[in-house]
Amino acid sequence: MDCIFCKIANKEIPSDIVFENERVVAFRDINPVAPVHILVIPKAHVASVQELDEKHYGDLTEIFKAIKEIAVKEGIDKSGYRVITNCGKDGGQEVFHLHFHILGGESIGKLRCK
Ligand code: DGP
Repeated sequence: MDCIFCKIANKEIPSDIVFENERVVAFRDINPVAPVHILVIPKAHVASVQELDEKHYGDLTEIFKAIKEIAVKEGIDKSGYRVITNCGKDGGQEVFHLHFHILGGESIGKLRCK
């Protein structure tokens, strides 16, 4: 499958991986918009939130456990952070492999950006 995040998960292309287990991998965004900008993905390909069904629910649990652990490792668990997933065209999704952005290390500001 010609998916850039599958290739990152399979180590076919390099990335700065900060967390990995059997189901989840997390790596620094190539184009960071905050001092901490990490993407958390399931290793199993699914395009977006809109494609999720019951077989993915275990991965979602692992993703949110990973997010908590990464926040501690990155030292942003106390200061706070934002978790975002973009879905589809109007959501601004560019890579169609489900991913959760962790943004932190400074105040992230208002929710909606134009
Ligand atoms: P979006 O689909 O809009 O939620 O964001 C996709 C993000 O993925 C964007 O912030 C840039 C990042 N990205 C795209 N290609 C790569 C890559 O090859 N490596 C890394 N580390 N990040 C990437």
